Amino acid sequence: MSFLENDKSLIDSAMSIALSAEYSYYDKIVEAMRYSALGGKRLRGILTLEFAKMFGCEFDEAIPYAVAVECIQAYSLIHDDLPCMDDDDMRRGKPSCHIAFGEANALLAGDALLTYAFCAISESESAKNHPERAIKAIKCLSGYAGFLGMVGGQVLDLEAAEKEVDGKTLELIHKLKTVALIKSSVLIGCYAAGADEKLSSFAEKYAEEFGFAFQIIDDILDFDGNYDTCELNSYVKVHGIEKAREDALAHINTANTALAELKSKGFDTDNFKYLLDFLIKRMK
Ligand code: GRG
Repeated sequence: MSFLENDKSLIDSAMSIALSAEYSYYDKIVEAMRYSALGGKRLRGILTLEFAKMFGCEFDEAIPYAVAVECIQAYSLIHDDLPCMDDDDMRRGKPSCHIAFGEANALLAGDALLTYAFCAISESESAKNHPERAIKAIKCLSGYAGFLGMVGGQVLDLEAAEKEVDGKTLELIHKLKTVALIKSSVLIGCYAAGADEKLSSFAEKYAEEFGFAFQIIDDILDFDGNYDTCELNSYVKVHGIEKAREDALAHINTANTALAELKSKGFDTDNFKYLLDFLIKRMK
């Protein structure tokens, strides 16, 4: 089994155990949470686990951190799909949460996943053994997920969907909307392991570049060859398909440079290189 499959299956089972209904009166909301949260590639959770592992943390201790980040990912997708946001009927190959459970339940399922994320970390063994690590992770995740991060990015993104945007504005949107959560996924993996600031800063650089490449490639995958119907806030619309490909590869190269720093300090960075190659393969 590849590390991707192994990590994904660990995250999937931990999420399934964490999101279970003990009391019948809220069965419905747990069903909606499970419907949306048990799926996806788990890239962010995998980044958390792998950075934690590289810096010496056992998977058992790191899992709640990965669960937290995947709960936030699931919440953001549920809310993003709502009619008042992107208004998408399909997500992860099936009807979106609000189509399957109604708008009110989808809103609440998203809220419940967001709040549970912080519960997952604060009630973990790691929080008992190393409270300072858990607090650092909660601070990081709540900051990057909130108004200075993902939520702020969503506000700008909604505005950008209505009018033409320049490259600088689009970069800021990506930084907040997409890169922020990917960066916090990596950083909380480092914090779970108690990695020092210098090492975490190389990981952070990798995450930033990975995040930009990820979003540009997502926009490339959404492009159907027609600029007229392409969304105004798409990287391909703003820069053209050729530059989008070039810039994605440039971010991947810079991410590889950050990995080289870690490798030179004796760390095994093969899995992180593999994840960058995975992004390149997605683009083709
Ligand atoms: C706070 C309402 C609210 C939204 C937050 C991040 C975000 C803003 C919305 C998510 C919508 C979106 C398409 C964001 C761009 C990042 C992105 C491409 C997410 C999809 O990530 P994948 O492909 O999804 O990793 P899976 O399903 O594999 O987890």
